[in-house]
Amino acid sequence: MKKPIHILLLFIAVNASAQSETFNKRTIISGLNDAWEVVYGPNDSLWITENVSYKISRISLGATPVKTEVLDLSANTSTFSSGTRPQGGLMGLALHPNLYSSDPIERNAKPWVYAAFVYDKAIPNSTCANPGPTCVFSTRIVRYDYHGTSLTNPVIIIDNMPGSSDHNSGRLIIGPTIEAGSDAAHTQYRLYYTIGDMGAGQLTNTSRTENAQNVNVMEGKVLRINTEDDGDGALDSWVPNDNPFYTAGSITPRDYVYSLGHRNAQGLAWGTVSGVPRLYSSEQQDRSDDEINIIESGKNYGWDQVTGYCDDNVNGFKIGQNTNPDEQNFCSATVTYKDPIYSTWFESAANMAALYANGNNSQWPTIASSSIDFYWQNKIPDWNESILISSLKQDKVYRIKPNTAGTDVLTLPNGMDTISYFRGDGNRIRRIRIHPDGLKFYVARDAGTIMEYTYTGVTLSATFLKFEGKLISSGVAELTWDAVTDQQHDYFELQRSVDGTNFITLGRITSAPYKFIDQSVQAGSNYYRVKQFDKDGKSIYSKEIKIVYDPSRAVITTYPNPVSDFLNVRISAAERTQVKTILTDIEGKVIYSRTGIYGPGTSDIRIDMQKMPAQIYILKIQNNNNEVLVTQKILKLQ
Ligand SMILES: [Ca+2]
Ligand SMILES: [Ca+2]
Ligand SMILES: [Ca+2]
Repeated sequence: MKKPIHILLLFIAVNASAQSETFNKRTIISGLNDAWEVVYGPNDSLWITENVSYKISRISLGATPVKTEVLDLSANTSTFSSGTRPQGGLMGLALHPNLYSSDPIERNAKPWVYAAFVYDKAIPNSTCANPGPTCVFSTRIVRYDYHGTSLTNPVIIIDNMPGSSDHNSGRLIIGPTIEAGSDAAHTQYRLYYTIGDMGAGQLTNTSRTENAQNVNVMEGKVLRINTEDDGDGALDSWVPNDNPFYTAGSITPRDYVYSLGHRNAQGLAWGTVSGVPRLYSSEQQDRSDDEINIIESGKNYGWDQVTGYCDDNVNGFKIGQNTNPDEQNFCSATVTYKDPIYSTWFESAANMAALYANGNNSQWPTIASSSIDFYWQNKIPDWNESILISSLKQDKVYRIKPNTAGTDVLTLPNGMDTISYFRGDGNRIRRIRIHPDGLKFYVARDAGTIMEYTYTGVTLSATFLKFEGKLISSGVAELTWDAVTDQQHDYFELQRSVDGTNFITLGRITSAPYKFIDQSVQAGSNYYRVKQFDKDGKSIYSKEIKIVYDPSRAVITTYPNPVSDFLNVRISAAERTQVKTILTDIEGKVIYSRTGIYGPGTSDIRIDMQKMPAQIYILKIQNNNNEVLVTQKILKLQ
């Protein structure tokens, strides 16, 4: 447990911690109604949701940003076009990682965009009596297809989630790696979604039940959801079977739950600190104790039994619907309880009565954190592995640096644990989003603007631009990366771990193109990362990638491509495997089909394409479970 520090810290931190780094700034768009989510998209774009007008748009960046609407969801607001509105409304947005691929086959295989929005109100167009149950809304998450113009083909992933005039939370992100499951269909990227406590116990929701501690209700939770149908049928198609409260059989709200005990977590971002990937979140609390948490499967984050650290500072004061909290008693009785790693800011027990007597919320020691993003680019001195936190109550974005252990934050160059940025341009900052170049920062404000701040100071020596890996034959993986380096750069090491924690160095790479062949991929999970060394011994890590290797599954390679006469398909399998090879034209007409049994070892199929017209073909290879092992575009030359 972290010991409370006197409230004076608040005033020191707020007044004496502004940035020393220099930035240029410009407004890239204004007149939004209002920007809620800002996602960095393919082809140097921003994708945004407008939470009042219910529009999803793409903004191309560059010298003259251009906004293009891709979806109008305003028909969903008919039941609250007047009267009390939901908080948020159109909220989270996430783009499937395939959309960022340069390969059109990969993009078109999973061209998915996910959005979370409130779509219904129980008593249409009512004002909400205080107290009363009339401000009950419903929320859904929908998946769309994107092929370059608009969002089409809606598929509802979760319907009829709770909604409210308060504390919907609504942040929606996709994990950074493909997450392992029991088979190919259950091995996929996963969505993480924050759903708040609906404002239970305050304002128009004074009489609403507080459900953050009730695992059977989807309120006050982080949910974990499939990005694609896992084949289990009905609702279970969208539920990961390894969720902590999952039980086979009929699906109920608890099956979606990843963590519980949350009040209003509007910030969610994956970040890797010293090689350990973690899911960080920011969470608004009540009078004090706004939190930064590390979200883990099955953990309980305390609300409405604990707020901030488990330090008894609110004992005797109402939090949520709990009129008699006893923080340390709850924490010692709850083995899954997890403290925040940081609080912005807290109040001592001795001063709590004065705080509760103060009805002016602008004077409460809270920042109303609205979003977070993780800085991994190592461009700005000291910034690598920082978290940026946007704040509704202050005209600021805060920077903190989580420690390696994931238990606290480090002291920054100003001698404090925060530094604030991007001040002086307006209050109610809704979203902070970092450009992958590590130099540009996007700040959305409720006034309807998105501003771009570009760092103009000295930059550091190396930045990873990408890191990718794939199996190229049985037990052999190819790892490639790009990096920008300067004269301080010395060399790279490629490292592998089978447990995600203990890494071994496989080799040292000194010159571009940066590539390493791992000849001894282990059965099961293989985590890879690149460590970059400067000449003075300082080092940084790339992001981590995971390759799951099942020796019983065949590995396919094809060559050459483009092809002018014969296409070679090499099948590498540790055991006898039935493989179906299909070649179609771009319309799907089958040109060639062959089923054979191959392995153990390496076998070659030779497809004679000499007489086939010069055009694009699609090669698809499936095993006898109809799992697609390869989908590849083949270009036939004259
Ligand atoms: Ca399932
Ligand atoms: Ca908490
Ligand atoms: Ca506390």
